[in-house]
Amino acid sequence: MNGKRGLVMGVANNRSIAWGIAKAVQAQGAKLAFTYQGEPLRKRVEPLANELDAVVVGHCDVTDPATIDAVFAETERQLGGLDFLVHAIAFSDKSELDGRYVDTTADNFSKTMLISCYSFTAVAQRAEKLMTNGGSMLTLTYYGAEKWMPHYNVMGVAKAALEASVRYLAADLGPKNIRVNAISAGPIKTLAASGIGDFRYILKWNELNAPLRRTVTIDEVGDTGMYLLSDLGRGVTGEIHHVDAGYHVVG
Ligand code: 0WD
Repeated sequence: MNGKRGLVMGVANNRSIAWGIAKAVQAQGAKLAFTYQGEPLRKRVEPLANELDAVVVGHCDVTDPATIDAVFAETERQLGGLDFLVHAIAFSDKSELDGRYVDTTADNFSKTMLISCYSFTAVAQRAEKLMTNGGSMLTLTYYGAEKWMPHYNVMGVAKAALEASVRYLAADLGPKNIRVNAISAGPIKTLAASGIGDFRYILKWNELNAPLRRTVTIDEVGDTGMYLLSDLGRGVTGEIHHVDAGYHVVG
């Protein structure tokens, strides 16, 4: 990854999947820029960025397009362009990550789709302009997009749309040698995951039933991310790559 420049969106703390990916690509020589969402997260993200000699390009709330434009302008100013992008962002009201999907409100449906699905397309639009020598974009999804999972509800619907958008973006951007892929990660205890009902049960269930008889770590997701973001993955686009200890073959 020597000489490659990447923007990482979605680091909340050192348990974030985005952090696992950032560590893996930086270890191979990549230069990184981080965004943060809101002041409280700035204090968490800045020291992490320092650890990886990364720059912090500002606050980005993907529901506010002006903040997306601002962090991309700052990325261009500080890095001069982009070779890869990591999108590790999702949100839904906690009250609807429990109980039944059928009770989803229109308000939370829209919010979940905007933050967890459309935001990838929104950042891809900006990143395309900075990827003048081709590039690689990566987002994070979950098995709840493919199959019903307890409590995942509207997030499963948003992830299904996100996976479809990976395919459409891959087709649109492929002629510019920009690849677009997703990692479908197995359950990992992060801040976002703590909002999902009975998450500990889901972790245990995966541990007992996945072919490898365990769950995965952010470092394992990070290493796969490194492959997809680097030239090792140069023939791969439009792919949903499972990093889930094999759970998807049995679940
Ligand atoms: O089991 C898991 N943890 C899995 C997570 C399994 C499979 C996939 N994923 C996905 C998530 O759905 C998400 O897309 O991985 C991605 C990263 O999630 P994470 O690492 O599990 O969670 P976390 O460390 O909380 O990072 C997600 C971050 C937010 O953190 P909080 O917890 O503060 O919501 O997404 C960001 C924020 O930093 N985020 C936003 N960023 C910009 N604008 C917004 C927003 N509106 N909302 C959330």
